Formats: sequence, C-alpha cells, structure tokens
Amino acid sequence: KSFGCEIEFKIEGNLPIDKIKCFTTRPDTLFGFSFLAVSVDHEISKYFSENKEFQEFKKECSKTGTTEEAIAIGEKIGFKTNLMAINPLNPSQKVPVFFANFVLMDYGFGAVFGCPAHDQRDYDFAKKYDLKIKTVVKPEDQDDKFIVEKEAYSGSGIIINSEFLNGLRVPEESIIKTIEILEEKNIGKKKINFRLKDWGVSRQRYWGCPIPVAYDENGDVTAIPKKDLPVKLPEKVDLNSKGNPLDFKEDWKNVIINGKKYTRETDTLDTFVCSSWYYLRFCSPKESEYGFKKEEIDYWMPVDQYIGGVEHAILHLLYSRFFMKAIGYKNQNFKFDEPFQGLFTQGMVCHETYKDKNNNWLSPDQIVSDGDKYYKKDEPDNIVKVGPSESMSKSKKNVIDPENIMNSYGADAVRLFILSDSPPEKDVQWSEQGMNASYKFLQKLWTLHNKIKVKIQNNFNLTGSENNLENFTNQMINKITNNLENFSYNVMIANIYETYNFLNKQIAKKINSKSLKENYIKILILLTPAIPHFTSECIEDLNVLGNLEWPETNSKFLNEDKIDYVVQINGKKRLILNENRDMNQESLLVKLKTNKISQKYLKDKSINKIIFVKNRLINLLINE
Ligand code: ANZ
Repeated sequence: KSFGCEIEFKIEGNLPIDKIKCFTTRPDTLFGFSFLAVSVDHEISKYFSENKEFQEFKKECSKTGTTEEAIAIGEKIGFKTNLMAINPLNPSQKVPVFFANFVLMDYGFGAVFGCPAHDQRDYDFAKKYDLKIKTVVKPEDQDDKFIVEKEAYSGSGIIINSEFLNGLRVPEESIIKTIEILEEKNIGKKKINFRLKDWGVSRQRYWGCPIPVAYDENGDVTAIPKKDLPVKLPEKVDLNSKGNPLDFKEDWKNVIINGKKYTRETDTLDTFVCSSWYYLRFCSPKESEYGFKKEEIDYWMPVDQYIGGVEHAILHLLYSRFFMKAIGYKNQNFKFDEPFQGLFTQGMVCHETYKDKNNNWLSPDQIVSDGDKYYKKDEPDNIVKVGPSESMSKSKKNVIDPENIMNSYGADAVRLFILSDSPPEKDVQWSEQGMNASYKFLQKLWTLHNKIKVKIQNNFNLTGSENNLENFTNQMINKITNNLENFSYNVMIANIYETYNFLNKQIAKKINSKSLKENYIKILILLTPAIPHFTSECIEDLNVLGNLEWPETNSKFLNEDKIDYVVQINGKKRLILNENRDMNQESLLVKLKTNKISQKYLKDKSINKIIFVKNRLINLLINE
C-alpha cells in the first residue's frame, strides 16, 4: 500500500494530448523536478508509432525483461521526446519528457516525475542524460547550502529551495502539507495505490481442481450449473500422453448443458488454490453441503502455529491471506482476516555430497570407507570425492531414504536424532553416528523402563522417599512444557537425557512404588512429543487406563527454585553457594560475608572489583 497523490502535468508540444498524470509518494520533492518519464506503452506512445528511432528504443527496452526485478537491476535507458512538461508549482519551469524503460505501465499511471536529488533511480538517469539535479531536502544536521553530490538523498530532513514548502519536516509534515496545497490549487489529489500482482491460477495439468466452466461452439464461456457441481476429474486417464491428459478425454470433455453442446475447460487450478483454504476445510472435514461450517470455523480458526520450510513463507502464505480477506469481503459472517497466527520456519536436513572419479553424483549407500578413504562400493579403485554438507536433494543424490532408516532404527529414534541435533530453525547435519547414538539411547530407556516396572510391582510402601522424585518431576514438567512452547526442541531432548540420568540413579535407592508410578507416568507423558511410539508402549505396559492429560506443575515445588552460584576469588573457583534464583549482587555479598569458606579468603582483604553474572557466578578481585 502506497500513500501519495496523483499530479497532473501540463505538456507542451505538438500532440493532441496536453496533460500527463503521475502517481507519486513524494510530492514534497516537486521543486526538484527535472524530467518527466513515461512507459513505452503509455498512451502518448501511439503518436510515436511512425518514429523509427522510438521503435528501435522500444525494441531495446523489451530486451531488459519486464519484471520489476529486471527493471530494478537493469540499465536505465530513455528516449527523449520533443515534449516539455510544466512544473505545476512553478509554471516557469519546463522539463523534457522521456520514454524510459524503468517506468512500469501497470503501476499508477505509467508515468513518473523525476527528482534526481532524492531518488537514486532518477539520479542515475539524470547523470546519464545530463539533466539538472536540484537538492530540495537536507538532512537535519546540515545547513541550507547542502547539495546532493555522489548519490541521491532519500532520508528524513527539512525541505529547502522550495519556496512556500521550505522548512517543512520530511516526511511527517512535508508530504501531507504538499498534498493539501496541490488539492487547494486543483493540481493534484490524495491517492492510495496498491501494488497488485497477477496470479495465473490455471495449469495445463491433470492433477488439480477442475475449473467449473465450459465453452460453446463459438468459444463463449458459461459456468457449469450449480446442480452439476462439483466437477470431478475423470479417473481413468492416460498419464503417459503428451501434454494435458484431459485434452484427450473426449467423454469427459464434452458436456450437454441445458440441451446445448459444450466443451469443458481442461486446464485445472494451480495447487496453490487448494492450499489457500485447505485449513478451513480441515475444520469441517465431514461437512457435505458446504466447504466449511461457521460454528466449526469459529471454534478452530485461526491456525495457531504454522510450521514449514522457508519456501512456504512467500507465495503460499500470501495467497492464503488473500483468500481469507476475499472470503471476509464477500461474507459478513466470516470474521477472520488472517489465517495463521504464527509461522515457524524450520531448517533443512543436510548431508555430505559424493562424486566418483568420473564426476557422477553418488548416494551415501553407494559408497564404502576403509576408515581413511571413501570409494565406490565394489570398485576399490574408484575413489570418491567428498563434498560439503548441503540440504538433501535428489539431483545431488545426498539423500537418506526415510523409509529405510525408519525400518532399521524405528521412527522414534529418527525423531529423537533430528530433534536433538540442533535448534529446529537451523539445518540438521545428518550423521550415522548421531543416528546410532539416539537408537542406543532408546534401548537404554527401555532397560530403565523395565527396572522401573519391577520397582512399581514391588509395592514398596516406604514414605518420605518420594520428595526428591516429585520435586524433579515438577521441575521437568515446567522445563519441558516451556521448551516445547518455545520450539526449543533440542533443549527438550537434553531434558530427556537429564531425566534418564536422574531416574537411573533414583531407582537404585528404595523408593515408594505408588509415588514412583505416579511420577513416572507424568514423565512418560512429557517424553511423548519426542518419542510417542516408545512412551505409548511403556504406558500400555504399565496397564494405565483412561485418558491421559498433559501434567500440570505443582507450584509448591517451583517456589523452592534454587540454583548453584559459582563463587570465584581472583578467577579461581572457591565454593558453590546454593541460593534462590535471581539474587542480586548485593544479597550474594551479604551471604558471602557470613560464609566460613569465603571468609577464609576475604578476611582483612579489600575487594577491588566484582564481576557478577546473574544466576551464574560472582568473581571477587582482591589483593592477594
Ligand atoms: C516522484 C518521486 C520523488 C518519487 C522522489 C520517489 C522519490 P511505491 O512506494 O512503490 O508506490 N512511480 C510511480 N509510478 C511508477 C511507475 N508506473 N513505474 C515506475 N515507478 C513509478 O513507489 C512510488 C514511487 O514510484 C513514486 O514516487 C514514483 O516516483 C515512482 F524523491 O515520484 B516518485
């Protein structure tokens, strides 16, 4: 969305047209006007159709490409006409009119007024065609003699050299004030422009949603009647045929509508069309009359969290937003403006790449290693070059087949490895050793589970032994819940390792069976997001019935949240203080003054400097 105004420029020359409109977001720079540029397709171009040089120029322009990007990076070229444009705020000023390749026909009016001092593109153009560069904005910290020299100045500041606009603050006052003046003088009008891009939704493909229209013998289009919707794709098609298989499916293509012969549209909709609203359908999967139901949408939408690769972040999300806004625009009952509340872009899974001596890509399972070198399987003289780790791609063959890997290790071990390797927004480096380590860890967890099961079955009634376990479980509920919510999955996996170590030590002791069971089940639930098949097996093994819910932290245990502060004296660790979390430097010093060990070092010494790291350490620098 661009806020600005349209301005009408009077044109002098021998054309039937005597005005050209421009859209600008910077009307406040009008006194810096030094040329007017129009697109080669602007309506005035028709008066140049006989002009050979202009036709040459137009051809030249078409070579640059017409995308905004191509235009932005390409060379700026112009064709000078014999027309002059008059500055509406200063009618004595006349500037040349150009055709220019950087002016887009489908934005604004296909015409711009050029102000080289404050727009880099205009600056480059002015340098090339030797046009005036007049400074009309100065940075706040410069005086009125400020001149734009090496490059355009587009920052904030104050208007100068602009008669009645002088002194206005850029941009907050200057733009609005200039628009007011232009409106008063009937030269311009406030205008908001939108940069819209076309989205070609049709594809010459079989696999897409059919477009429910048909054509009569004259090629005139008609909508398929409502009673015949939805149009379904034919099922038996020849997918080996060239082009779009629907084109050859005569029995499907030909339809009779109201007694008249029609041919169906054989293009289908781009898959982006379906992915723009599938989440609404997911709210009402069983609804047969409508795509989705209001009550269900109201209950589920918007999607709380979207997780996907970075390629989702561009088109798919944009189109989805467009659909939501379009539905809301047509239907007052639809109150959602945005489809997704959060987006998390995950990293890629990466693997080393391999090439044989003939430079052919090899997949990891085609190579063997003798611990020193890699070579192609069964070809000891075919030495393999190992390339850097890159995101897995079929063309480079550095892919690990998930099916094989899950068959060898089980899905949970794979999950555990992928989650533990690095934060989820970073790439994962695939490694066989890492995969093995996760697999072994699951075996250890299973052994532990069996030991715990025996302890539970022992029905040991000792009381007073459960505090430690209950405390640990509550700390873990708190940590794992937070880590899950913050996407800190790798930290969550570290919590699981910690839990294993704790439980392993704990069950070597005598322990109350009821409390063990209660806490262990909570722990199993906590492990479920990472290793669901494993925990489900364990829970079943313990004969736990009924619905299980995510455990809640008992705040009683969290209040005792103490941590170990490392106390250093002249950089050497001298003791550990177990004190409340979030203590400040002063309170820790008070504790140290009454601590025997620290007093041994500090007695009769003055402290020169204190280094304090919150919740971690305090280092006292003293004269030895
Ligand atoms: C004069 C001016 C002076 C401009 C200045 C900028 C800086 P956005 O923000 O993207 O909307 N423009 C207008 N129509 C155009 C077209 N069809 N093709 C290429 N450029 C066009 O950009 C608005 C600015 O883009 C407008 O403001 C205009 O240049 C240019 F110091 O006008 B400006």
